[in-house]
Amino acid sequence: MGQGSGARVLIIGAGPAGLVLGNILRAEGIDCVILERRSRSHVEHRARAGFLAANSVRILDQHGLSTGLHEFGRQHDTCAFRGEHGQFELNYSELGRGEIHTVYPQQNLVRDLIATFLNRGGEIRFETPVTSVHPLLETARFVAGADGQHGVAQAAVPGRRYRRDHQVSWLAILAEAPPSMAAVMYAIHPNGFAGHMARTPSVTRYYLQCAPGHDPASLSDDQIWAELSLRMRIDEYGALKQGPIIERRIVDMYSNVLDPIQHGNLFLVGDAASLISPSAAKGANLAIMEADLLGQAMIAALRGDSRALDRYSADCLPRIWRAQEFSHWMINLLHSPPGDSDDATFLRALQRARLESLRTSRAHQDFFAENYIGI
Ligand code: RFL
Repeated sequence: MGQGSGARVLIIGAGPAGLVLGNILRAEGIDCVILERRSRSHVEHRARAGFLAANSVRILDQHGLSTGLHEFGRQHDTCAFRGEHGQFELNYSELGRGEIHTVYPQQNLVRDLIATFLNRGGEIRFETPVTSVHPLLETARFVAGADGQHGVAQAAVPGRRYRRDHQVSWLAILAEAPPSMAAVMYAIHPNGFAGHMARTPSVTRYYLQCAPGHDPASLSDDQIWAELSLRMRIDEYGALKQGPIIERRIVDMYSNVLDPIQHGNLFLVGDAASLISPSAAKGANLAIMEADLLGQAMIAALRGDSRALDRYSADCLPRIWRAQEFSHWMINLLHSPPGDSDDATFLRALQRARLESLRTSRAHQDFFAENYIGI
């Protein structure tokens, strides 16, 4: 294949996981090449995450990768829950460990990471899809599978695959409109969940729970705004700031964990190692945390101490499961089954009780804040 012959570390994928890893390695002068199937422009414009946890920011700070996010990112510390019994806000800078998010669109972080990696002398081969990892494993000392949820690296790691289909889908929308409120908003309504998350002063992400298999083109912009307004109860809380919908896609909520996430000289990182539903905004944060652990472990191994690399999977998996558990908890908090069956009405009553506990119990709020911001 000749896709990276000679490189000590080959990284498949130029997403947050592969780029953070590549930057950590290049900072130590380690020869590494990133193989990315898409064009540079494609990865620099792919809108996904936006909420970076305090620990992710600390890692990016430590490795000199945070100039852009400190200059252009915004601090975020409050989320609100809105439902039939009113609205309450949780300011998580005053709860749990008192940490906050930095909101910085993932595509901007990816753009910064590419520029720094190239400045550090790294090489990225764009439009270079890897079809099989086996030839790479023979030419490189280490291969990192940072190729996301649909990548090829997973298949080369034997082990157990845990998977759960949460039977919930979101229509994920990006609107060219300023945020309608400062806080992240989780709205719970008999028609289903609706979410609001600021991205930049002029772009806002919204989510609408929809039936699995829903056609994202089946609703007009006006119908989407009407449904968001209904579920966010604008009659009681004020209108949404509307604008053109610039992107819409269906996100199916499912979870995927591989165990182990390493085999021989192949190491999985980010969504390739575990896919997490975006209900708690953890995916990019896990990717950054794992890339940090893997980068440090590879550096130590190249210097003769492979202990951290040997236990990379064992070190990551408890954190992955902790994040999965909280995301699962969030899914149950935000969604309830429709209909009037005994099961559906019972689960909706549980959802109300859980929200009420979150509204009134300081201990519950501390638990929420610690998990919402941390991994
Ligand atoms: P990525 O970002 O998918 O990057 C993988 C890269 O690998 C390339 N690739 C290949 N290259 C070569 N050969 C092949 N065979 C290849 N196969 C794939 C791909 O082109 C791509 O460039 O994975 P990575 O780096 O692990 O990063 C994971 C994050 O992107 C993901 O977890 C987050 O976006 C999840 N997520 C969120 N996470 C957060 O922490 N906070 C959030 O607020 C948040 N919001 C979201 C999200 C994900 C969303 N979607 C679209 C699922 C909101 C949404 C709507």
